[in-house]
Amino acid sequence: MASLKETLYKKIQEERPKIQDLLKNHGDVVIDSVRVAQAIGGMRGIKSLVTDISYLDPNEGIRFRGYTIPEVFELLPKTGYSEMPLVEGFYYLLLTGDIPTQEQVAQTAEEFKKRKKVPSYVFDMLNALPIDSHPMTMFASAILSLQRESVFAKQYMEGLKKFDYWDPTYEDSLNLLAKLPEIASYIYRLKYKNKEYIAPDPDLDMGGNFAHMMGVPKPYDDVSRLYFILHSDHESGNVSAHTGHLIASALSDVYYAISGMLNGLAGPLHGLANQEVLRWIQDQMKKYGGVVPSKEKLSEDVWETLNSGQVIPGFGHAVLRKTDPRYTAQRDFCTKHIKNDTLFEYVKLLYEVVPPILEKQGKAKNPWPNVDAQSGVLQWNFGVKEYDFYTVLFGIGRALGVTANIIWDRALGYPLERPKSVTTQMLRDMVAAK
Ligand code: CMX
Repeated sequence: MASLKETLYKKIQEERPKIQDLLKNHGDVVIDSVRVAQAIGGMRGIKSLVTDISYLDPNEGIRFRGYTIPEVFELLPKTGYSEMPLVEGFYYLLLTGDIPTQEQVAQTAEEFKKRKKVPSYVFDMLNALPIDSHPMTMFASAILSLQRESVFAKQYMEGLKKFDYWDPTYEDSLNLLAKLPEIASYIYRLKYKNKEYIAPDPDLDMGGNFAHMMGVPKPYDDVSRLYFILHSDHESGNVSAHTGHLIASALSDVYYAISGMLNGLAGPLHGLANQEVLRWIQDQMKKYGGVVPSKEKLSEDVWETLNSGQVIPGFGHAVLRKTDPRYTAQRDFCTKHIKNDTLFEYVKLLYEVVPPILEKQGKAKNPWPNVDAQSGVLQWNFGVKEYDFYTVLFGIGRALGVTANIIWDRALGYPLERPKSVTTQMLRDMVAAK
């Protein structure tokens, strides 16, 4: 049976001439034109990134390699011991576009297991940081400290042909991904569990081992698999994916790129929103003595937050124009496993209350919940209550998608990213000339 790397290389050889043909024979075809509002407004909607790993349709939500979220969970082989498919099998799908067989999942899981040992200097570095450092600072620093392990950086210095860049990038990606669960769980137990660490179990898959090292009982292994898969990729323009792509386009290695993308994910308008959702809900719940308020009272709270100039975390999206299917997938899991929980009831009520209010306010282009509106509840209910840790979990997932993209960027020879800026006077001149 061909290994993941051999299968990937076959795909790369098939795809390279297609990109060359597009560039050489159709490079002048205009696909979009940029408006002043897009240039000033964060490049919204400008079609200037290419990826086959995932595509975000505004009205349907994300497709990974062409598959919707329900299709991914339906089609990926199950293990017999978990409700959710293995993250390693999902990574096979992201890299190759193929749904793996049971054997291919097992083979990929073995690849991850071989690479998971974290060097001790990473733990020393984490121990040296102030204990009140944000877990995302710790996570990004730990990954950056591993940069000296980069196979790509070493081979590049020795002289590497452009079309071979993908190979050491693949090695770096798997080496790093395999270590993320132990690094993240170490940070968790360092910060919140009196430094009582739990050694990894060599027999467990990525999600199972993560739950084990976190010290959180079942079904947290499935929560982790679900969470990592759902947060893996959201096409290439979001802050974390774009940052990873941008850094890697300078041929910085995967360690630099993933550490950097985590810093973007740590912003409250992006990944940190999951911690903000829970903070916001719990502040409100305190006010009501831990019970779910009436719809009317909750509406007043939502208006109060909006009128004070803050956003309602977990709602809205730069691209999506419907309820995020990642929200729905987590909610379905919660519905199945959680009974009579105040926090979950609160989140369900928010789904009824917030969208009509945002519509009435008329600012947000998308009034519906995004992934972050539900992810905190999932973590809280299944045992992880320290919500400033939640973005780290998002980061483990996002690293899957960003590394898959970087491997393919290198395989297809994508160049340094370098958009052009103009001055505001130039903009005014262009507008006057029209
Ligand atoms: N609550 C209040 N106002 C909101 C809003 C929300 N949830 N979502 C958007 N708006 C406002 C924007 O702040 C903006 O106001 P101004 O014109 O005063 O600046 C206006 O509506 C238009 O924004 P938009 O075009 O609809 O949305 P953007 O593409 O600018 O921003 C996002 C998208 C996600 C940052 C925004 O919806 C938001 O701040 N949501 C809350 C934070 C959040 O949940 N982030 C997580 C997103 C998912 C992820 O990446 O992890």
